[in-house]
Amino acid sequence: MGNDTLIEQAAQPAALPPTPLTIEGASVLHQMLRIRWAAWRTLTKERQAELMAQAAPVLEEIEKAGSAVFSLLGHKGDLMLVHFRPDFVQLNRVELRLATLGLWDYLETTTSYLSVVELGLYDSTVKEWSRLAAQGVQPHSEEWNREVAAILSRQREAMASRLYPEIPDRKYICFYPMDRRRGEAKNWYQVPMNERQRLMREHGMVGRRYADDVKQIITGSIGFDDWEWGVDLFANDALVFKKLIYDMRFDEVSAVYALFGSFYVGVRVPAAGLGDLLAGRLPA
Ligand code: FEC
Repeated sequence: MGNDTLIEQAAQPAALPPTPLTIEGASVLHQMLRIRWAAWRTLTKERQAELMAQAAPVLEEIEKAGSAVFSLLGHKGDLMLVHFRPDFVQLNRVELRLATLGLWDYLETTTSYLSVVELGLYDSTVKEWSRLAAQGVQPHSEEWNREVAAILSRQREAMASRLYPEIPDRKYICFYPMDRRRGEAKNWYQVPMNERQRLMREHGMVGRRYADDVKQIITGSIGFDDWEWGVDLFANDALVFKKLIYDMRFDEVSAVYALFGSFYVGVRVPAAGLGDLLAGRLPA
């Protein structure tokens, strides 16, 4: 390669990075559990009460620290425990704490899902990167990295309550993992940034129509679990899940690029009500 070509290349602005800015918050673990009914039934009432008495304070303590219990409908499990914690170490502590309970011998994990609360910042990404490009700041240069760190820090501060949310106090949960398509003909990861921004904006507009009825928490799981995102929806009317998700199927970003894993729908149960569930009653 001649010197002229090298000089020409150095003068070209580097392509803007394709990855949108995101900010991350709480670490989240979903545990889907099956009750080993046959084994549980062989225990005497006294032994069952003993195991519940040992588990109850631990369950109530973890509930206060950001966990919730849901009674699942269908064959995919009987219970879903959802834990929101500041980091993976604390999530792992909860997991280990639960595993040491005698009650755990009667619960079997059918699957689990690990992710972190993620807020995607397409609008800020497009706006801030055009500003930086207009100022001649080269992507990934020291100045670029400093500016990006400052943008992220401002956003984290502004969105702190959404990054570390409480588990919404609604009657029902609907959780499922999903991917954006990476097919030969349709590949989300090759769509230009501005187009993805447009599609995500449309997605947000559809979602906003349901903002009063559904609380949504998006968690990112690239590098952590088998799908790219986890979607948690919380509502007092379970029918709203069907209506929202049906509406979104026609939204271009879902119609063309969304792939879904298994859906888990559950009813919120206070941790203190687990004894009722194990006695075959949904607590009031
Ligand atoms: O590329 C990405 O960043 C993808 C992350 C992502 C996925 C996703 C999937 C679903 N959402 C659903 C419901 C809502 C509701 C609102 C809403 C808004 C947003 C916004 C972003 C966003 N969603 Fe999303 N969603 C993802 C990301 N979504 C970014 C914009 C505002 C915000 O940050 O909240 C409206 C919330 C409100 O205004 O109160 C409701 C549902 C799905 C899964 C079904 C589907 O995609 O078809 C439902 C992945």
